[in-house]
Amino acid sequence: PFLLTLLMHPVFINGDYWTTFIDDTPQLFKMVSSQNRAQKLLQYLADLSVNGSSIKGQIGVPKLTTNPNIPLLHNREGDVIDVINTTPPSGWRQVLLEKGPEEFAKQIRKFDGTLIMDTTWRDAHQSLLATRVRTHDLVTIAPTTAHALAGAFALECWGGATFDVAMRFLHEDPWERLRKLRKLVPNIPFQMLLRGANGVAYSSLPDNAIDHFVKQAKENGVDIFRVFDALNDLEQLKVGVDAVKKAGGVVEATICYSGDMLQPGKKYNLDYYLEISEKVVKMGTHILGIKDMAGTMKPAAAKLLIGSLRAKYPELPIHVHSHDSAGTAVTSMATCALVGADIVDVATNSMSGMTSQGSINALLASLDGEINTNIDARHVRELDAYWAEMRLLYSCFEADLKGPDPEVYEHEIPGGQLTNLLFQAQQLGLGEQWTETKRAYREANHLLGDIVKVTPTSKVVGDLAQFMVSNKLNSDDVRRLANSLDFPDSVMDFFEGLIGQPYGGFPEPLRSDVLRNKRRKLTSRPGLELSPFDLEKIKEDLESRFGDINECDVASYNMYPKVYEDFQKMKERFGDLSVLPTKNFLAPPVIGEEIEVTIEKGKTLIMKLQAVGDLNKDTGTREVYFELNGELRKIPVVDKS
Ligand code: 3PY
Ligand code: ZN
Repeated sequence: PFLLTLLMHPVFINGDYWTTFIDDTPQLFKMVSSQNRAQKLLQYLADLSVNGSSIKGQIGVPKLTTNPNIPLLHNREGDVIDVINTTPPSGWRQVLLEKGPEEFAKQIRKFDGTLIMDTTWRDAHQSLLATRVRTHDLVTIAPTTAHALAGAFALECWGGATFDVAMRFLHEDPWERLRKLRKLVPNIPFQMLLRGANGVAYSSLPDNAIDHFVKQAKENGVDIFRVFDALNDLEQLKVGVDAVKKAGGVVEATICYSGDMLQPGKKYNLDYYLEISEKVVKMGTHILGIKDMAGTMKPAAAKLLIGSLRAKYPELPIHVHSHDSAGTAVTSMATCALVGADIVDVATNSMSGMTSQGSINALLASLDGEINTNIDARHVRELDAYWAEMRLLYSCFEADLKGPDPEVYEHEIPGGQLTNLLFQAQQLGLGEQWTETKRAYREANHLLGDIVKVTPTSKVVGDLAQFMVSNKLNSDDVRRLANSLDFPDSVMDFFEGLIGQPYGGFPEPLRSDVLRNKRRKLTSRPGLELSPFDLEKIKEDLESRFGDINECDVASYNMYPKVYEDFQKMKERFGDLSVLPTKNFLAPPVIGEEIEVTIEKGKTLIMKLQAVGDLNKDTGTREVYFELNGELRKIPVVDKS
């Protein structure tokens, strides 16, 4: 039909076309592009109809077969708030934009009460749903969130695993997510999780790549950067902190809390935290972060640690993060608030608990009457109705943890990894596999010298644990056979020093036995050995391969070259998949079902599956028949079964 329209155009009929034809008649070319996009989406749906979903980690199809409803927010008089057409109440972002990071931090500290950061858009779904929540579903609830959480310190919405997973498994652009959400939430600061010198990757990048990445993140919408290093290696941490300072963002330099500091003889005790906090504060930070990634900070430890830090740094805002793996997150966060923390992390009720953060309404109730949180508990409850449905939509990524795991004080597995390892153990179908994995994880941690465990060091411990389980090795075996075993790459990287220097040094003679003469022994941060990236050249190369490229693409490529290339290939094949509703992204279309997609303002596609044809034995393909805005389309698909 496009060719026909083109040929019927008066300019063509008169033989009167000239080189500015494209500029003068953009509607035709817009049409070809939207037809192209429609064709690509049909290709995706056709492929899904024949071969099912290929999203890694997906078991079955969503429990929810409709799109989730957007709940209504009510004001005090009981009237519905028009969240789309009313500007959301001004929030902490306005303070930041008007006053800058220094003054913003001062005002946060001055606030009479404790603010909350909502992690639903990042850590909660990273911890519960394998980071699979899509931009589509965040964008849908963003206007309501801007109203309901207007008083929050921040929304954590980016970084950590979201970056990698967006491109690798959801086939969408994390930068586009950030920009879309930013537009819809002008009033609440956005926070991202930055893995120090690793950026959002699993190992160090050259410093100029970190600077470049952070600059783009700031320009595209991130306000506050929680920067941590997985070994609390301050040299590694400083790379991220300096990058945020250069970009003009709010620095939240963060110390990872490891194990249960209340136990006698613990390596990471109060003295350790107080000493390291001095160095972090000296480095220069607007906010001091404490990150309890495994949820092992008991309320008494919270009281001791946060109380001590409060007394030591009366001027500095303190922000505490935790997970509910042991079931104590709400109590611990409430304790932090009571002893003077300025900000604590929580997640919306339906996305809280277990390996996620504590529930927002449970925290508000715990503090009610004592501490002002700047949040309307009713609005938050109303907002949560969306996530209750959303959780069903993503049910195919649930690890299905049934209750708290008090063993976390022993194995110390971080929240996100706990669900991941449980999921993997379930896949193997062995009941005892899970108990074995947890035991081996604990042993592996001790073998490695009792290290701080969070991405990427948690992967090192997890890989070693799985290596021990699958090769039936205990700690003594590993020590005895170390110079002849073929260790996982991550373990080799750790011992080489590619992930940084652990507190107290590497365990010897294990390090030498593992490395043998295969690897070096770094004694300083790995970034010092890396040559800067030639960013101009990378951009040119990407342009020549993929066409329209911007600085964000360069940053994506720098973090994950292969993942970025695959993402571009997927885009070439299927177009922008982020426009598809999630149930249609994950589940094959049902015959006769109307799938409505808006690909741009005023351009809506209605796609309806008509039939899936028989297998053509010669070509191995099937024809899939769709109706696209009333016209019949036939899409050939290779049947992979
Ligand atoms: C990440 O690095 O992705 C984390 O969530 C660490 O807690
Ligand atoms: Zn976390």
